[in-house]
Amino acid sequence: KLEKFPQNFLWGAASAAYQIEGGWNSDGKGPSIWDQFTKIPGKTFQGTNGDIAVDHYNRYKEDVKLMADMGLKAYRFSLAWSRILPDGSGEINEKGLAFYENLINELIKHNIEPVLTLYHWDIPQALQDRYNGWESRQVIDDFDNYARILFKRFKDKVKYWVSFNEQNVFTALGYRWEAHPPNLSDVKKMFEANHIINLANAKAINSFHELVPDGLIGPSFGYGPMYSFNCEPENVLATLNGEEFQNHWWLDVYVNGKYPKATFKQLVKLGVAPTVEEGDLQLLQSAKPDFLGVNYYHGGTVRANEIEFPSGDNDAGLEKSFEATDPYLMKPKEEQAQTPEKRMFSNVSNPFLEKTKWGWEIDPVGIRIALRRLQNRYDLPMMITENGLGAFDDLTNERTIEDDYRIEYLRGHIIEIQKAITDGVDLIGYCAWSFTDLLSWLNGYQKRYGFVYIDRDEKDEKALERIPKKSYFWYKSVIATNGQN
Ligand code: BGP
Repeated sequence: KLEKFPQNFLWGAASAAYQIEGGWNSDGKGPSIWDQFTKIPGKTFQGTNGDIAVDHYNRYKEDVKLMADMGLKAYRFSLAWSRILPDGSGEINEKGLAFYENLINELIKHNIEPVLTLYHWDIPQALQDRYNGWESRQVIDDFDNYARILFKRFKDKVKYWVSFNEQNVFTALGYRWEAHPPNLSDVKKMFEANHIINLANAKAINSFHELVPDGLIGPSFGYGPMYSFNCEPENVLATLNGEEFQNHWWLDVYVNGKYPKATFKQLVKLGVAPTVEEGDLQLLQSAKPDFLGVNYYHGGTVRANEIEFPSGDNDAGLEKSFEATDPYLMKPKEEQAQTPEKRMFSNVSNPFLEKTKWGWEIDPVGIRIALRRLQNRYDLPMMITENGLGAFDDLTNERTIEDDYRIEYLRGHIIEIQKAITDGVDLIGYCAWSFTDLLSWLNGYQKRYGFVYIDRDEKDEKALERIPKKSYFWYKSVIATNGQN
């Protein structure tokens, strides 16, 4: 029998500043690296950007009203650093800060718990120009300064704080795959920047514990559990490597202030390990998060790599349907050997799972596996800070959206988190991605996640009209019944 969700479970929804706000240069906001990056031709789907996004900057009251009508208990959103400090440091832009203060007040007025993310990928362009952003240790103090401004200002209003959103994703896509700003393909720089972000995270967490002793802070990590392709021991070993390289590389540092050994050694061999200076590990170890934010979309399936196991034996059961998903498998062997994970594991598709139109595996059981593994290894309270389905939604002639597929997806995952709670996992909330439709970083506005549809086809007074989808009413009843669906 399934246990009930805890009484004060935070049923929420999430968003991020660049994806919803718009007002990219309103009221003194400075540009972020995303304002610049999306203007580079060919970088985003049909050149879409967040200049206007869904105009949440001007319509936040209307959006909060929709949340309140839904009965939402928590709303996770991020702050744009360059709205508050247009130059990255220095003078505070009071108008920018006032926007967030008003938003927070509006949420509190409607009994919605704000969950505030400090960094969701949009460092001020000024800091990128000044010292290459996350590549320089100067950013550690600048981030701490930005965080302290917010801690002091909102400490009596906001209890739940997220430090960094998906550090694994924005470092990989930004420094290695030229898919996010700063648009680089440099593995060494990726690991260096990543280490500096770890230090910035630790310093800010320490500031938080000093300034907001009653609050809770943690990172939101994009976690995907790794599955072994089959029970061949070499593949199982590769899965251990994959789990370490893709997940524990960050999580072990957040929680225990240590890099996992096998991965670190591989990076040293390849000359791409981060420079760990004296005092770094002490700082990392001094700052323990109060909870882990978990963004869950899908996991990954892994088999042994051909570099470490050139016999090819591990391919024995590999059928054609297990199409390789990793661009590096197409590259010559010597080049593959230069990438750390290719010495450790290979990614393959999972034949048991269906995929979304964008190729993301749909795996509700994976969320339970994720929570169980994280609970065992890190033993912290957790909050699902993102989970959702990207889909094309059709507006009917009656101006409704019958998104039963989204309901099915979310219901499947909510049942599994209830099982995880029954297993003993300490879960404090679930924030679906996303509340309204919003900008998908690289996939434009056509890939929709929201409970609330945003009409982008109409002009004038109907432009960007908000229309609750069928899933909005379904989630409303989930919240009202504390998880029955
Ligand atoms: C996460 C991000 C979100 C959101 C989501 C969906 O990685 O934290 O900001 O964008 O993924 O991704 P996408 O928009 O690429 O479908």
